Amino acid sequence: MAVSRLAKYLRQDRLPHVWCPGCGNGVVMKAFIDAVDREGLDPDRVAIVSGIGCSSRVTGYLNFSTMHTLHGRAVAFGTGVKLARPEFNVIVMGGDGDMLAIGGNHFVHACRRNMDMTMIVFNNNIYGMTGGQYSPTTPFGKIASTAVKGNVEDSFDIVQMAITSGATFVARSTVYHYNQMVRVIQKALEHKGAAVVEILTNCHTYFGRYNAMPEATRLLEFFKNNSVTIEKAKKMTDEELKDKIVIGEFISTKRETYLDRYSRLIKQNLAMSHKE
Ligand SMILES: Cc1ncc(C[n+]2csc(CCOP(=O)(O)OP(=O)(O)O)c2C)c(N)n1
Ligand code: SF4
Repeated sequence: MAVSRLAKYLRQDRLPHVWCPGCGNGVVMKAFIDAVDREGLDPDRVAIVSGIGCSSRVTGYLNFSTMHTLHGRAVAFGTGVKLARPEFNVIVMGGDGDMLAIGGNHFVHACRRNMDMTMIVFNNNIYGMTGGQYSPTTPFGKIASTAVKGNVEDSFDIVQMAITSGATFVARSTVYHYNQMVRVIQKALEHKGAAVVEILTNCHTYFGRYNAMPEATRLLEFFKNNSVTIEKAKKMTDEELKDKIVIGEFISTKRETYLDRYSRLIKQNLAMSHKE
């Protein structure tokens, strides 16, 4: 049997994976290795950090330098890795719960600092691993195991949150839009500064089953039928955009990173101490 060119990026001894058949996590993982391959990154200079959750299990399967850390603390660990080893391309991956609920504080501050790393949020609108509790991205009115009559809260818009917090590259995709997903991950990997990629992915086992879309394909159809590109969205009214998923690259700007400023400070201090 022909072994895929991309197989080297996976820890074969860890397979099969733990995800439910059809879970979008595997699609995002494949898109990521496709992006790394197309960018020609040196795997020995790629560090991937995750927290805890179904999506956070990616670090077990990806054959790079990886850290599977604590729930909600992946961004903090990733920050540490980047400061200690600036030559590494640091990627933080995790679920909407991990990155925006318990880890929300770390997320906004990494964006504010323009920490030079890529943050990939696997947004399945729910806590998958622990049984389908609602998360900060569960849409208003949707069912979760802790919102059996429908969620009464409004959800975070991850893209707007990242932009407002100071991230300098922000994009959104879905597991249905595979090629676009690979492209935006590539751009995030190339970007110097805080890069956020939100990917809408299917947890049909919980979110889908509770909300009348119990098969993986139903959620993929949902992503297909309800996504609009930024260009198209610009020509639509607020009413037309209601409940739509706007996909594409929202922002790509340049700003000094935390590391730029920190290393300048170190150099200045060293120069001063030599003079003394
Ligand atoms: C400090 C702490 N609190 C709570 C948990 C339980 N816990 C594990 S994963 C998880 C949520 C997972 O949801 P998400 O991050 O969205 O990832 P998904 O499983 O949906 O991919 C929770 C609450 C934990 N492991 N540690
Ligand atoms: S519970 Fe949901 S997120 Fe977790 S592996 Fe199954 S489908 Fe994926």
